[in-house]
Amino acid sequence: VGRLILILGDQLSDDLSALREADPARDTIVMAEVMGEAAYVPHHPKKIAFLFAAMRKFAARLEGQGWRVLYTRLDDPENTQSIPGELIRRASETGAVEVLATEPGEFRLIAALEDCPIPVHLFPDDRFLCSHAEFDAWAEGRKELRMEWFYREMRRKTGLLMQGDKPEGGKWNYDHDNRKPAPGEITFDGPMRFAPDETVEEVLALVEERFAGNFGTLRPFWFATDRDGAVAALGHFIANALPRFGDYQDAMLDENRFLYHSVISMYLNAGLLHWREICAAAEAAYRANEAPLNAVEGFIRQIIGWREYMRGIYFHEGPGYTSMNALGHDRKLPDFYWTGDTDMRCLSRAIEQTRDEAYAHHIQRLMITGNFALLAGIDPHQVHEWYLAVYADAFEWVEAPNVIGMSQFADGGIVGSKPYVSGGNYIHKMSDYCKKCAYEIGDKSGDKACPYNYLYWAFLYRHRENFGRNPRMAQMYRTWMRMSEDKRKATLDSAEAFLGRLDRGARV
Ligand code: FAD
Ligand code: DLZ
Repeated sequence: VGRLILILGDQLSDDLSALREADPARDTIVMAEVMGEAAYVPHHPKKIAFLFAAMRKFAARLEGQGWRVLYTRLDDPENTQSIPGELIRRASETGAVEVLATEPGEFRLIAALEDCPIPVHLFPDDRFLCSHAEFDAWAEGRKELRMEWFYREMRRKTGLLMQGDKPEGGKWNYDHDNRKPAPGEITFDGPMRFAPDETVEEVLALVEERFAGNFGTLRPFWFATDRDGAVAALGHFIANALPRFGDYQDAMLDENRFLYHSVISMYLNAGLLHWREICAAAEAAYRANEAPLNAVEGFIRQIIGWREYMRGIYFHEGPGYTSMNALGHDRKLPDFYWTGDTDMRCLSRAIEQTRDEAYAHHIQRLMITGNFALLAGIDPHQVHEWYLAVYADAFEWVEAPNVIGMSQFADGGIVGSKPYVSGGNYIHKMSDYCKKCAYEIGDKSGDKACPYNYLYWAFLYRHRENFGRNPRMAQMYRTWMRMSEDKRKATLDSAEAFLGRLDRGARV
């Protein structure tokens, strides 16, 4: 009897473990567009359209390779609208009694497959460099799970940018060179854009009809939706932006949404690209003297370091991770996260571009939207659900450790040794947002002052029991204590007044 081979929307890779186990002569591939996946958070329409179009094209590609594929479209009348439901339906159609699948990237879906009345055999998702067992072994007995140590292991394991057992250039990490503020002129004209073809147009019409109420602009839709397009987008980045990726990695510009970022995370996370080919292309550019070491090391670190580390943390910490709230934050996510309607220029611009592109680069996610949510004491679970919904690259295995851990410190320090918080000065230094802002970056308190300025100190004050003894934060607390009592009071009063306005739903 043949078996069903389940392929999910973020498993669009030829070399998928479940496919390797399958036999095209007797097995049937099942792929399904279902509301169960399309609506567990209100995903950005561009994200849904990207995944549906890429799924349809991947199904056609598999058929072309001789596989039998049963593909369910969202509006098929028979669609049960859940992954287990589709497996049961397809099993009764084909007579299959078991399912082979590659482990999903979310505990919710793993549990749903484990509860499915048909036995589902899960195979490891070996499209990643580090297996769960390897990460657990690395984590075992360590007091702190710091990314930098993990990353060095991955460098040794892959041999990327290595000279024997020594790191290329003598240092493991060139981040020190990668903190330049935004340059006046950006020479990269952004990610490669793809005109919608017939498949994409069909999906756009469907998404327009079914997800019209979701946050996010569907058109113009410019993502690649197949492997060839994703490979071309990668090549475009390597040739045109990688050389400056490092220098301006942390920069932000009011009028430029992408700077020198690769904008490949959605392709990589959906399975259209593989970490190995991306890192090999970056390393080759370095070896050919086409990109400097600080750029290439920084880029490779994001992929074999941060990305693999985040996945390791998610699976190491288990399903309870997304409910963590170490700082006890409980404020409602402000409505402006869904509208961009705020006088804080940096926030309105980061949210506007998120709405338009389903994309914001790392430092916007961390130091604008994430920093604000943390300073304002927003419920981390609501923050988590927002990030999971609005970015085209967001899947829980990577989004949750970035949000709950790195950005909101809700895991109490598993990912970071201190919270990523800053006042407005950091944003001012790294961007040009403040020039167009209704608030005054130079003012520390009062109605006109940049809210990041006083919220920052109010956050530190509120959590002095938590962080007062953290040696990495001692300097900040010393600075606070050196301020006059009047100044401290004015700062805390401004924060209280601002948060009061936020709670009342007033425009801020
Ligand atoms: P580049 O800046 O060009 O970096 C290259 C690649 O490195 C990325 O494509 C990505 O695959 C990888 N990478 C870089 N940083 C990280 C990181 N911290 N974790 C994992 N991979 C990383 N990334 C996601 O893929 N999905 C998410 O849902 C996601 N949510 C985030 C939420 C917050 C609060 C923060 C601070 C970061 C989040 N990131 C997430 C990480 C990072 O912001 C994105 O990977 C990056 O912005 C994607 O854009 P890019 O492809 O242009 O990346
Ligand atoms: C994100 C997503 C969406 C929007 N829709 C589907 C879908 O209809 N069918 C599907 O197989 N996968 C979809 N996905 C991706 C899954 O949610 C993803 O596989 C899990 O969250 C695990 O990472």
